[in-house]
Amino acid sequence: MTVTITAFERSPDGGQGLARDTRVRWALEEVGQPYEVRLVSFGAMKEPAHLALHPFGQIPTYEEGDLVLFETGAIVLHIAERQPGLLPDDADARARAIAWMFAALNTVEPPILEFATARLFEKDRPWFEERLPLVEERVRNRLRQLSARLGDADWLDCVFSAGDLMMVSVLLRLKSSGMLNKFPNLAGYVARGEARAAYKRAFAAQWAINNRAVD
Ligand code: GTB
Repeated sequence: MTVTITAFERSPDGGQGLARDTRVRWALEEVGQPYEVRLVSFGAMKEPAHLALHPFGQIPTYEEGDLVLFETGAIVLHIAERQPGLLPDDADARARAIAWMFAALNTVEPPILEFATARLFEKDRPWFEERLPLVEERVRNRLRQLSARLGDADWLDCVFSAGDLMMVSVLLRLKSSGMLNKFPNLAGYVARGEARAAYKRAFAAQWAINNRAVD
C-alpha cells in the first residue's frame, strides 16, 4: 500500500527538521515503510482539497489507501501499531509507550510551543520581556521533571519506542534556545534520538526538499 504524507513546500525553518512532518518521516523510517511526499504551499493548505484531508489546514497528513489521517500523534500511533519496531510486544510496556507519546504531546509540547511562539512572534510586544521568563520557567519545570524521571537511562521505558520518538521530536524544538544544555541527561537523550539511522534519513529527506535549487 502506498503511503503519502504532506509537508511544507518550503518550511519556515529552512530544513532544520522542526516542522511536524519530520516526526512522521522518522516513524516511517523506523519501521521501514517507504512513503511519498506531496508538498503543499501555505495557500494550498487552506484550499478545499487540503481541508478535506486536514480540517485545520495544516501539515502533515497521512494517506494510505482510503485512510486519511491528520495529527502527528494519531499518525505515529497508527504506524507504530501496524508495523513492528516502535511499540513493545508486552501489553503493559506498549501501554506505557503510548502514555509517553501522550505525555510528549499533551504535557511537554504545549509549554515548549508557547515558548517558541513567544520568541518568534512576540518580541516586539511591550509585555514580552516581562512574560518570557514566566513562559521559560514553565518549560524548565517540565524539563526538570522529565530529567528526574529519565535519570541515567537511555530511553524513557527501557527500550526505544514511539514514546521516545515523540518526546525527542518535541524536545528538539528547544535546541536553539540552549535550555537543554542545563539538563545534560536530556541533551544526551535528544542526541541519542538524532543519532538513530532512521532519524538521520528522515532529517536528510526533509532537508533535501527545503534546500533544493529553485528554477
Ligand atoms: N497538532 C498538530 C499535529 O501534531 O499534527 C499540529 C500541526 C501543525 O502545527 N502543523 C504546522 C502547520 O501546518 C506545521 S508544523 N502550520 C501551518 C498553519 O497552521 O497554517 C509547526 C511548525 C512550523 C514551522 C516551524 N519552524 O519553522 O520552525 C516549526 C514547527
